[in-house]
Amino acid sequence: METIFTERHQLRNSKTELFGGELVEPFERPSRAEYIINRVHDIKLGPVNGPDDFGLGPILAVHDKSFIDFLQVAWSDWLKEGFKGEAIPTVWPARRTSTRIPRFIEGRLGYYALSCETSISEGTWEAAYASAQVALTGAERIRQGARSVFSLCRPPGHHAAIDMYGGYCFINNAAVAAQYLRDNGAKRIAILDVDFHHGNGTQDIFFARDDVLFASLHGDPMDAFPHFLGHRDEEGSSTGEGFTLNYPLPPGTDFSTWRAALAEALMQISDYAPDVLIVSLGVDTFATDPISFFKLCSDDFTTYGADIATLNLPTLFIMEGGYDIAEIGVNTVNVLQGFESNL
Ligand code: Q9C
Ligand code: ZN
Repeated sequence: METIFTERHQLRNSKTELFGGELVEPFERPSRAEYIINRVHDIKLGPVNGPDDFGLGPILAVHDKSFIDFLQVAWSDWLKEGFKGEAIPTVWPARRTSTRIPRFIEGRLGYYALSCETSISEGTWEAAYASAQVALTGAERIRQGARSVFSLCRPPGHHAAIDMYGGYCFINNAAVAAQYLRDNGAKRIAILDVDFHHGNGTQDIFFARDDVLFASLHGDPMDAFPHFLGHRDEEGSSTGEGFTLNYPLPPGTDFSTWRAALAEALMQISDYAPDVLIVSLGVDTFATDPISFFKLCSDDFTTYGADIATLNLPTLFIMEGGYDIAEIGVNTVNVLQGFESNL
């Protein structure tokens, strides 16, 4: 399997995350990608290549232009105000308030943020842009006939909605890839999101559509981030009804329960008969992940990679979360190896 990767991910290197009332070193840090690429090399998964540049067009096909404009200037506008720390919103359009877009940077941060653990800092936009190009390059390989590709995206993307960033995500890499494939000949795309967290951004982008099926296994939003989306009864709207599938699972969920939910999702995807499968691949389902509550072991990742291969579809893996950094390389590449062993 080919891996698409660029060192430009290192430009996303914020120093602060608001966690438990303290500013801590972010869980989503550059070493994550380095552990993964090292494992890809160690086990000789296949060639590793840099991304091509598809420009802003495919990004603007899923995100609002005003949001993308904001991401590009947020850090410099923040600096112009003379603030000392990284850019963190402090105020939101909450219930019964206006949704007019403010002029001052603090107001704009709040308008476009869905949460505030994700500080914006120098290089954030450049890394997010490069990450989207990594996803697009994977999509293009699939369009050209590859059976599977691993887009080693960082920063991740599945929490980024049409006009919101947060949950460590800025551009929704999986959604950008799906839309690119739709715009280049594919009729139906399925996105399977196995990250521990609900892919609220991906759901938001495709909620009213029947040409992109979204299925997500995740920690029940009653207990887990992003808290305000991902319930079972969210099934899509208008022509999209029935094309969003949520499998919220409780704290302590082990692999046998998780795998049963996966089997259900795989059955639905198989019935949908997509041209391409995109896997939003987060390995924060691991038992010792510091911010999650599922109980998967390293071997389980191999097992479910093989399960996904039973669909026998061209498959684009897009990296999302995973914060037990010492094991992130093994767990991620186990999924890819399990998949390949079952082709
Ligand atoms: N108490 C991804 O995995 N905060 N994003 C969690 C836990 C945000 C995760 C707080 C987690 C975002 C791509
Ligand atoms: Zn996650």
